[in-house]
Order: sequence, then C-alpha cells, then structure tokens
Amino acid sequence: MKTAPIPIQKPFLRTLAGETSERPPIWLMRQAGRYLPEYRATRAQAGSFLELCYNPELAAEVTLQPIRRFGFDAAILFADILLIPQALGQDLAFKEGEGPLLAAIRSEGELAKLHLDGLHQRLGPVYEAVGRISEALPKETTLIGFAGAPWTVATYMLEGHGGNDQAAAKVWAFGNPVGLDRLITLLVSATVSYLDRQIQAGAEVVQLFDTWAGVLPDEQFQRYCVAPVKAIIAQLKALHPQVKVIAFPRGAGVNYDGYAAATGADALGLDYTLPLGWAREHLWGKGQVVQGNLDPRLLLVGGQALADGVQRLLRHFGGRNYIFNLGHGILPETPPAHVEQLLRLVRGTSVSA
Ligand code: 1CP
Repeated sequence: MKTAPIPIQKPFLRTLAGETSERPPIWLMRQAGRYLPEYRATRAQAGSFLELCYNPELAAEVTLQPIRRFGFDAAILFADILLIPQALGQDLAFKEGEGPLLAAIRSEGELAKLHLDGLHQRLGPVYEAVGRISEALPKETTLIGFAGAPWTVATYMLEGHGGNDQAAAKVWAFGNPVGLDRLITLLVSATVSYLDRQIQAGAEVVQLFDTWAGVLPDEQFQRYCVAPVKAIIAQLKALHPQVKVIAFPRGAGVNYDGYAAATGADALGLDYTLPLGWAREHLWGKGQVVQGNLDPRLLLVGGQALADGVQRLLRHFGGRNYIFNLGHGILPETPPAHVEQLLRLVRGTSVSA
C-alpha cells in the first residue's frame, strides 16, 4: 500500500517546495544583530562578537530573539562566514566598530599552512548551537544554516578585511589563478563538511552568501563563483537530498539568469540593485523561487516609502515562489518599530498572482 506524502507544515518550507500561499513567508538577513537592544545586551554578556559565536547557549539565545519578538517564518543560525578561515588556522579578530580583521594571506606558502584537521573541533560549538535552536524553535519556524560562498570567504582571507572591490583576491584571480583555485578547493571541502554538520544538527535549509559575487568579470565569475557553489550543492545534495539551498550571489546582475540552473540552487536571494521587472521576467516568471530584495535603507526610513516598496515587491512576486526578505543585511541603526511595520505590511496583505 502506498503511503501518502507527509504534508509540510512550515510556511517557509512550503514555499520552497513550490506551494501557493496567501502571503509570502518572511525573514530578514542579519535579523539578529545590533539594531536589537536584547542582542546588544547578550553580546555584552558574552564579552565579544567571537565569544558570542562560540558560546552555544548565547548564540542560540540571539538567534531566537528576533523570532520571539517578531515571529519570523525562519530563524538563521547566529554565526559568521569568517569562522571557517579561523577554523582553517587563519588569525581572526573583530575590532569594535571596525568589522573583521584577518591576517591576510600573501603567498602560496602561507596558503599551504591552512588545513582541515581542526575544523570540527573548532566549530563544534556552532553545531551545538544549531541543536539547541532546533529544539527551542516554534514548530512552524524553519531553521536556516549558512556559510559564505568560497569566493566571498577567499576575498576576506586574501584582503584581510572588507572593502569596496576586494582587490587582493582579484589580483590572485588574474595573476595566480591556480593558487586561487587551490584556496577555493579547500574552501569547498570545508564548507561541505561544515554545512553537513549543521544539517545533521538540525538545519533544514542552508543559505550560501556570495556577498562579493558582483566584482568579477564573467569568466572569473564562472570559475570562482558558479563552479564552487555548484560543487558544494552537488555534494550536499548527495548527503542530504531533502535539504533546500538558497544562494545569494550579490551583485551578479544579468548573471542571475541561469545561475540557479548552473549551480543547482533551489532559490535565489536577490540583491536590492536587481530591477524587479527584469527579475520577474527572467527568474520568477519562469518558476524560479526568489527571495529579497527590499533595500535595507528603505526599512531604515520606514513610513510611506517602506509601504510603497513592500507593495511593489508583492505586486511583482505574488502568490507563490517568493520569500520576503531584504536585498542585503539589516542596518544597525534600523528602528525595531519599522520591522514591526514591515511585518504588518507583508502579513496584512493577501497576495495573488
Ligand atoms: O555584533 C557586532 O557588532 C557584529 C556585527 C555582525 C553580526 C551581527 C557581524 C560582523 N556578523 C554578524 C552575524 C552574521 N554574519 C550572520 C548571523 C545571522 C543573521 O543574519 O542574523 C550572518 C548570516 C553573517 C554573514 C556575513 N558575515 C556575511 C555575508 C552577508 C553579508 O552581510 O554580506 C559577511 C560578508 C560577513 C562578514 C562580516 N561579519 C561582520 C561584519 C561587519 C562583516 C562584513 C565586513 C565587511 O565587509 O565590511
């Protein structure tokens, strides 16, 4: 006798599976963070940003804070994309108010010192946090695990910090492509292992953040963004066929077209520069699940401008295959009241195609 498939209860997973819904599920990139007073308090209790990342109890607490306050449809693990370089042996620090600082890799000799051996020992607390979050979440809320895409993580490893076009990594891409391939290959292995463990611990969906996908010319975009993400997704799906993968190739522009087919991603995070008409025609209109792309500064401004921005999105992507989100992370100065306004706007409006 055939058993009927178990119906999916979680709205976020239902949308990823292509089901229609009255309203899109919603979560926000960086929904745990400095705009929330309770986050600032827990961070102070932990001592520093990195101590917070490696404290399973407190990392779980800050992941859950925006769920308790706003009831988002998905929680995203609290961690950082730069924990992988640190677990591979690279020195990492977060200076107050300045963002990350890594001991930049300047030569192939330095590259050769990185190794996978201590990965799980170092990242164990992250997997423990995933387990705790998974147990504590409301039954209708989905847990998203994540990692940086190899190209983006490599840009920080080679540059040492954030910037405008991650010049050092581009110099490797043009001047020593084989050396960069070596680093990317190491990052693919580390990322598959890391996400495999997150999934084993309870992550139901994973997102790959390729924040710096938009700085590469086409040939290098294919080699350093598309190919490694494809390799990661293929390996993860071999281990966990049920897990959905969201890819966020920020700034990819027209290269969003064909990206999901080329990489195997189930859904695409759209950055806020991508024109909605274009995205509707080339992506959503062809059955692609998309996520995004409200400008975080619109959320900061709030009021009528925010209401208009939300309506535009709901008009373009109605009824199915759409996850409401920002087009990049929430800004620390954002008033929490504007997030409440956003939730009323998204949830109070029924959408149809
Ligand atoms: O408390 C603080 O002051 C630190 C601010 C902060 C936070 C809250 C950083 C430093 N990282 C995080 C958490 C974080 N980072 C999450 C947690 C989950 C959530 O979204 O709520 C996630 C998914 C990330 C991912 C991340 N870290 C990315 C990819 C997404 C993006 O924003 O483009 C990147 C590029 C980083 C590196 C990083 N970590 C922190 C900062 C300020 C940066 C950006 C550095 C730069 O380029 O200038």
